[in-house]
Amino acid sequence: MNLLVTGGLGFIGSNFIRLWLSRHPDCRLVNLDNLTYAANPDSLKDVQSNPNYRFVKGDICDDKIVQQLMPSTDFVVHFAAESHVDRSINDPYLFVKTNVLGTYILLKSASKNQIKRFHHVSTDEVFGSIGTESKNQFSESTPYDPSSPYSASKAASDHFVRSFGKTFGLPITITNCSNNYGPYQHPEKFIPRMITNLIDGHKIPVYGQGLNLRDWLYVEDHCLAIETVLLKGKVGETYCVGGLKGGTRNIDLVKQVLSIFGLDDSWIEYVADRPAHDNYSVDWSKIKTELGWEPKFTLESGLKATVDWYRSNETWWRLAKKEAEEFYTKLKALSV
Ligand code: NAD
Ligand code: TDX
Repeated sequence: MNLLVTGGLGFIGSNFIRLWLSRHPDCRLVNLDNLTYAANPDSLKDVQSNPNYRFVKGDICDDKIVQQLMPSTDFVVHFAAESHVDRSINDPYLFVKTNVLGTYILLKSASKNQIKRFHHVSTDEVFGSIGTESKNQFSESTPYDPSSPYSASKAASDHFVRSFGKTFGLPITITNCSNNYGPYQHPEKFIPRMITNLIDGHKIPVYGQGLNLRDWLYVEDHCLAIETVLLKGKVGETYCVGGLKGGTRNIDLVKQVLSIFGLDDSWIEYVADRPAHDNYSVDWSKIKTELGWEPKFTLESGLKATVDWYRSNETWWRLAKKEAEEFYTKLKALSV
């Protein structure tokens, strides 16, 4: 089987490629990534010499390069996206281009070449907000109600993917997953930002009062969910994916990270809230009942593994950390 993975030098894509190549030594895999600020070639240093792996530097919006790669593809696993909500609030244009137009260009070529499966990696953010009660959860039947330019662009891409399934018979599947964390995540995102701040002796910036809910899933569990859907999922279906704990308030997560470092609440700094700040929690009973997937990592075990990884891999994150904090400083200046 030949896979075309898009965005494989980002956080989840790089974890997926490592996992897939180790579990499917009979498959060939091409990684198409145009190396935005979010990519890090070092994330896949260990697989570069694998004869079944090939990296192609290119943009999913580039019709020509996509047309070159698609004829030898059986499965597309589509991760490539602009993925950071705060950046989408600052400048939505790239989110429309990459997440909507880029997905369309892949779909058009996949359809023309009659590939066997187009798997779209999407997010729970398309559903909007569950309110403040963690007992409310998103499921596959929740209506779309995106709040940020990021989630609106992902919602649009989901609709295009489904429309290509219905109109052109493209064999599609979609996963809508909750917040991931783990090794190789860009330090602009909350968990690595917290960990790298503490390593540097800086406080943790908490938006608003820290009361928003997120449903955390260790990245390896997400990659295994995608593998499960590729191998056992029903064409045309959507599967919601989430963590063992359901919604966790940001402030409770912060306290858990602080306790791993042996630090107290004086390391918290409350800062201005994000506009349209949602709450998320996911009901993943469909993928469990129908395909047998469930998470292996608890939040406790996943957080410990993640802190250990960032402590041992400073050279991987140091430059990205500098750039991320420059972005946040610029954002703060714009908001005053
Ligand atoms: P990321 O930002 O870490 O990585 C994105 C990757 O895509 C980068 O390597 C980047 O260079 C590449 N890319 C961006 N634009 C491209 C383009 N035009 N052409 C080719 N490559 C391009 O993202 P991530 O956190 O790994 O997320 C991957 C996917 O999973 C996204 O589609 C995201 O919406 C979805 N998702 C993420 C999470 C999460 O918590 N991170 C949760 C659910 C779903
Ligand atoms: O410094 C911070 N302080 C803070 O309180 C940052 C960066 C975030 N937060 C809060 C905002 C959110 O409630 O933490 C929570 C998590 O924020 P992010 O890491 O920015 O993730 P989120 O906006 O929830 O989106 C993530 O999960 C869903 C990914 O970035 C998306 O790509 C994915 O679709």
